[in-house]
Amino acid sequence: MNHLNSLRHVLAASVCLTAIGGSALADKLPPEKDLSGLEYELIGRTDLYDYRALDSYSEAPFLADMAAEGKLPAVKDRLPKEPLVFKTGAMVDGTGEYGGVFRHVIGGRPEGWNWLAGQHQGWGGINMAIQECLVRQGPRWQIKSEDQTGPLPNLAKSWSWNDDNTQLTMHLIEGAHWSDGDPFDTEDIRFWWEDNVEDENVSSRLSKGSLAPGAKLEILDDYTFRWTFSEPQSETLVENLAYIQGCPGPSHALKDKHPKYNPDATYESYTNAMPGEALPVPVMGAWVPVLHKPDELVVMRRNPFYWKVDEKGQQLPYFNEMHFRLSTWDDRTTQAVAGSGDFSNMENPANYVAALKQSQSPDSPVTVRFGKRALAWRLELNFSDIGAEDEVDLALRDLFRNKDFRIALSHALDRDAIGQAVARGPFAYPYTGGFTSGSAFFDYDSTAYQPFDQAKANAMLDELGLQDTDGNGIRNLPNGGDDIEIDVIFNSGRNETRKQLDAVISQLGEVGIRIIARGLDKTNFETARLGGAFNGMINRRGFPTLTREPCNNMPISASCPFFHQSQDGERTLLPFEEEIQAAYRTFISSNDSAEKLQMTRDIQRLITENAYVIGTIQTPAALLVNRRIKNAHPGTPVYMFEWAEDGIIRERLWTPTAEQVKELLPGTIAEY
Ligand code: BQZ
Repeated sequence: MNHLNSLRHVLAASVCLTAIGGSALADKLPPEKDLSGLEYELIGRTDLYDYRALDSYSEAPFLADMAAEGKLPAVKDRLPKEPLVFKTGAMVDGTGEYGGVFRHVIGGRPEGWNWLAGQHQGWGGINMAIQECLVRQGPRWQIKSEDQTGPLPNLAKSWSWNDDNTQLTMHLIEGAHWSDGDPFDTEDIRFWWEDNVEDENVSSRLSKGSLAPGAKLEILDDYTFRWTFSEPQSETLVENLAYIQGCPGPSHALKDKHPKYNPDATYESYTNAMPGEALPVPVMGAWVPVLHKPDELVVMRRNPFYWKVDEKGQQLPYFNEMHFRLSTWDDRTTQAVAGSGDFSNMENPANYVAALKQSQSPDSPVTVRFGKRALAWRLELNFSDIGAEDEVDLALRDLFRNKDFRIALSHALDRDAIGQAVARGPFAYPYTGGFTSGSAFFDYDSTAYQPFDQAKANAMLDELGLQDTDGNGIRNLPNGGDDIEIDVIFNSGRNETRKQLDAVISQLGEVGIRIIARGLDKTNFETARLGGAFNGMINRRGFPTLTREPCNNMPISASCPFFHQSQDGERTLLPFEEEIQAAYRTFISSNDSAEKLQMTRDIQRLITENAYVIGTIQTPAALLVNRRIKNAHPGTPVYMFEWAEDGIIRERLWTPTAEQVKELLPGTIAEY
């Protein structure tokens, strides 16, 4: 039984007598053809790694030379009292050899290095290479269901709850350091929480108020801190402290840039306190960015203070250098298939057939293994009045808050045609929002579907009084208003999104709704998305668990979801949104597995039967890793609890000396 089915099995079994028979939902998704070829053994939580002191440690040879020359402290003094120790039994190719380069290709570009203020570094694994978070989700894909008791430890090596689950006490790894040698301790936690998460002037990835109602932080000592909540919570809440929400930053490098500590600083100057070219920056990650050629390349060198080892005591990572070639997302797959890149989440279905063909040749540098459907695209209509420029925009937003309008648009979509427009073949499956079919929380019976039915769409739009009063083929807003024209923004770097939008424009045009495509570069797209300044948006958004970037999908705080943000602190949630919010809060706080499962099903039903977002298609993805890379587990999914860049555990990857790619900056480390 592969993992996802067994996880569903456990979740479903825990429903016991509260199982809901059948479903009141009108239409159901068509049967799905599963393309997943991932098979692997599952292991226990503690089979991956633990924390303990070893008798002796070793390090990359050039670091040993630097330590011998007094340029670095001895490796045992650079490691924590009890480092994180990766277990050999979970390494498919065993402990590794030092040296060489791991070559990423990405389509994003570093906004800057201040991730505390919400800046990303270009996605595609570059964020996760430098950021380490309190807990970790990615490797959970390999954990057997009975051990799926919550996130894995990381910077927080352990935590505990008080009797009524209103207090969470966490213990940091002791004696770890930032890559510049500064101690990692609870001052970094305080600064992250008080001066970033809780400061609503900072666009923190964990938005204010989203962890849990009334969350208050106390620092107990250098390595211990405690949250107190106004209502009981559960272990699920801890998942919100994994990547991308729960990643502390270097307080020693940022405090004096923050307006609270520097009267000359602004929130804008604080956000941009670590601009793209200002390297190196202190990180807890395995590699330190030392060189950034804009639009071309980021080079990272191993972190001499990295706090993880293998069971031989070898300080990790094994690779001395990591590259991020700044290209396009499609080129990431092209270069992986060609062998000039080492990694790709093949996620543009238009590439699937060609990549499959090329990977069949015996000398192909990669194998292609599809996982379950984890990638999903959807049209988001802005329920908020934020960014509305005139009365027409306000009238459109009003229309978007009308369920019948959204359902009519959903019936107007021919999702099979959209899927074939993106890639011919069996890859696409209809998507109407909520969990993707590859998620452990997907429940077929809780998923409403609006099948392609133009007549029904037209009848519903007529019923709403949206007639084409001026005979130009485009319906008009009520009372002889303007043409219904919805400008839809999308990330112009995503070809598969553009292709879907073209099909959506054509199909909605058939029922008299005009869509205007507005392609934005990644930065402007993100700015518009985060600021809610759009009428419509089409975007890829996986939804594997309720706690992975919940702000993308649910009204869990004033700034979430991005398509229904509060305006000047005000917002009127629609009744179903209030039900989603309540179900999410219960899911997070409940320790009753049957109740939690029911909450996931209620949320799936509420999102899909209300067309909260107008889903188009969902597809599987395939992880491509160069064959010369060792310890790349063949069962790693592209996206389950987290993206594969986290799930594959890059700090454990290595290449035999004879196959290593030449380093650009051999024998060097970041110089602060
Ligand atoms: C994977 C991922 C690792 C973000 C990003 C990008 C951003 C979104 C999303 C994916 C990229 C790759 O996804 O497409 O395969 O490598 O980086 O972080 O789409 O635009 O905002 O949520 O993860």
